[in-house]
Amino acid sequence: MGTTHVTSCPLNCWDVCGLKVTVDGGKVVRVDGDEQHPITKGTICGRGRMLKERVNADGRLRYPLKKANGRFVRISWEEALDDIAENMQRLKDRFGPTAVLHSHDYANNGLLKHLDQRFFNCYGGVTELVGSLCWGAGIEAQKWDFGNAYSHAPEDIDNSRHIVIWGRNVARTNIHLFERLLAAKKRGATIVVIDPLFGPTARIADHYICIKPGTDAFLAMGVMKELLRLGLEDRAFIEHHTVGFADVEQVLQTISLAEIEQYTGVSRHTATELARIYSDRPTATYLGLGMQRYANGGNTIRWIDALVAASGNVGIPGGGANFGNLQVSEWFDRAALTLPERKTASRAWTMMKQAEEMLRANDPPIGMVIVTCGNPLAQVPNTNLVKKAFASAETVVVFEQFMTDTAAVADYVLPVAASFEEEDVYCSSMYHAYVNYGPKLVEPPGEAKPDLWIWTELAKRLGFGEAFAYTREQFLNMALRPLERHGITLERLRAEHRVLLPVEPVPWRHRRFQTPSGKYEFTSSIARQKGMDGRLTIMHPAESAETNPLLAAKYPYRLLTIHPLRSNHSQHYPLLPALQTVRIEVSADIAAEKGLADGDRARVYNGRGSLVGTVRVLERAHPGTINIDEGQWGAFGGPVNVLTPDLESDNGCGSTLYDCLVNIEKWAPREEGGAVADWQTTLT
Ligand SMILES: Nc1nc2c(c(=O)[nH]1)N[C@H]1C(S)=C(S)[C@@H](COP(=O)(O)OP(=O)(O)OC[C@H]3O[C@@H](n4cnc5c(=O)[nH]c(N)nc54)[C@H](O)[C@@H]3O)O[C@H]1N2
Ligand SMILES: Nc1nc2c(c(=O)[nH]1)N[C@H]1C(S)=C(S)[C@@H](COP(=O)(O)OP(=O)(O)OC[C@H]3O[C@@H](n4cnc5c(=O)[nH]c(N)nc54)[C@H](O)[C@@H]3O)O[C@H]1N2
Ligand code: SF4
Ligand SMILES: [Mo]
Repeated sequence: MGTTHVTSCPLNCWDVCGLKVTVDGGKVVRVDGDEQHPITKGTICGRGRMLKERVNADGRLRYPLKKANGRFVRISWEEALDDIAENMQRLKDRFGPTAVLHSHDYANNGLLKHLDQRFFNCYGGVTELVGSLCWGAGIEAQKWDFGNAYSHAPEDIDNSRHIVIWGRNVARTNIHLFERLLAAKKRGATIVVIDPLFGPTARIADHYICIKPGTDAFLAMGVMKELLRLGLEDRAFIEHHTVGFADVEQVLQTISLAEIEQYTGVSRHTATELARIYSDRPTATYLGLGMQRYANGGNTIRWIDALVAASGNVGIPGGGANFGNLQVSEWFDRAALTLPERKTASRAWTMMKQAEEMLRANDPPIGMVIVTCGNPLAQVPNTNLVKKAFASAETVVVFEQFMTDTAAVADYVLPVAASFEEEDVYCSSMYHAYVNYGPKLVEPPGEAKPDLWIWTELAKRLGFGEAFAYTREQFLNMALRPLERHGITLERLRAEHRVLLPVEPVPWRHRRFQTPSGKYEFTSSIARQKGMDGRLTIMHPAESAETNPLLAAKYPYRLLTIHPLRSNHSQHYPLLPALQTVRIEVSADIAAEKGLADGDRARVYNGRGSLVGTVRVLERAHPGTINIDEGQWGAFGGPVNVLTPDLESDNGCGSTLYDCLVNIEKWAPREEGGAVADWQTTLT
């Protein structure tokens, strides 16, 4: 029963699926895939399907809340908005606008989610977060190498003879690439998976390379060495379209295959095989985001790019160093939406350092934090410091759909609309280049309002209401204006549900790179302009026996905190009781060493924090590796970020979430039934 509408999945994900949502009696009653979507073709994942449960959940926030004497009480929107606006005005008058911090992430792919910046720019400019927990190092790396981070169109994989999945958890995080991998395998393409963890993607691979976390650059160096030794490099490409290769050759001479074997745990025979695969073009490389969340992450991506380039796989159908696809975001008029010229003051901190900076800030101090589209108390590294920083802020305002760990520490919680409750246009620069239209299908529950309504109301109170005196339709048209000349309009999107953006399906086909030299840069002049060396280098993770032997002696195991299968970050944990427990996955050697078996309770700890959970032994993980999926809520024993470091990566203000050493011990709770005590995270 009910009526079915075509829309988009709004979640921050590679795939941006087309959805079919059935509404009955004003409620979402079914979420399916849209078979007509050219990329996602009707297949969706559980996270998309669970959007029905998410929008209808009892746990949805329905009313504005204010904390009084440590407890939330319901207040009216009038009171909430007046309080917040008055507070903002007072802070601005006394300290200037940068006394307000905007803490955010990108939990929703809607174009109009960028209007938060319009609000803050019109206010005069706040303390903003720059960089990215997600992909900062890799994007910057590709900007240095190619001048930009562009990927091949999804269907171009049909041209690949070999496909290397390098640190991307395709079967879990990018399901439509997984479908294409299965098809490629069927037609005889070779699939190589390079990952410290053996999972469903590795299961379908012809070659699985179990690498030590954080050492991929060394493997790329080994493959390059073998490529050169065997004379398999693409000399014509190197000579005509690149600069800096002599620097690469020089570094390669300083490291031996024996050292590379030792660092990576990968045999030299494998490096030779990979050199042959890379030279048997076209070979496509799909880079994941995991391996650049290290202190050497930018250098890692640059070495892999260099291998792809030296082997002649750049700019050819079926090739490419596919990471992000910024061709997508470039199409929208972000400035028209965000009005950067209205900013009169600015202060920028990196996402990683938001807590440390908040605690240190005195010129001006942070008087108010406004959190949108993010759950920093679960998702930002070094949670104990983040908690401390948020506790230090005079006023915390959180725009949320659920009472998350972050909302729980707020002074004001403003209930916002969720999927299908507002009109927007969705796309992402991660995988394909379709933009999907998303109509408003149902009303938000209770008094929940779209983020845009809140910005508009606050803007009126702060004297720049005129900047928000536009309809959604007008805002969407503003963002889409550069596409008009290609016949892509809101009207067309509404009629056709999704439209392909005009992007190059085989980037760098013309060998004109966006670097200052116009060539592929093995040695980066952009880096040099920024005062850095720009050469590829030899670099270990920050938390490793090579860099910090004392730390490694105390905390000998490497902790990965990869993305969960059934949740998008922290968003699905409250909906699925089966997810509400901490699972500690340990490699077989750790289990043997510590006497751990499936089902045992264990405690993982380092100098930043500790976490208790249930053990699962991974038979094929790289020795010395532990994984705990990210996103867990505090109430269910998380978040794992109590353990992770807030150091920045070597470039692009990226994160080092996986550059993390820990120790583990069997855990026997002192009091039986002490589950709640187990969940407490402590500073050790
Ligand atoms: N199910 C699900 N899907 C998602 C998301 C989600 O939360 N849940 N989130 C979405 C978002 S925002 C993003 S950014 C993407 C991320 O998509 P992915 O990049 O696929 O996911 P990650 O979990 O970041 O890690 C990818 C892989 O990197 C491996 N890895 C870790 N360290 C290393 C290393 O040093 N070397 C190598 N070679 N591999 C390493 C991990 O074992 C893991 O298999 O996923 C998107 N899709
Ligand atoms: N340890 C570890 N930490 C990680 C990662 C990891 O791999 N390991 N991955 C990192 C990566 S790649 C990413 S992208 C980040 C993601 O970090 P976040 O974006 O912070 O995580 P989410 O849980 O997706 O979403 C945060 C909140 O946004 C809310 N939300 C959703 N839609 C809207 C909306 O329209 N408006 C408002 N106001 N709120 C909304 C949700 O209810 C949710 O509580 O996490 C990073 N943190
Ligand atoms: S979460 Fe990703 S794969 Fe799942 S339905 Fe949404 S866009 Fe598709
Ligand atoms: Mo991400």
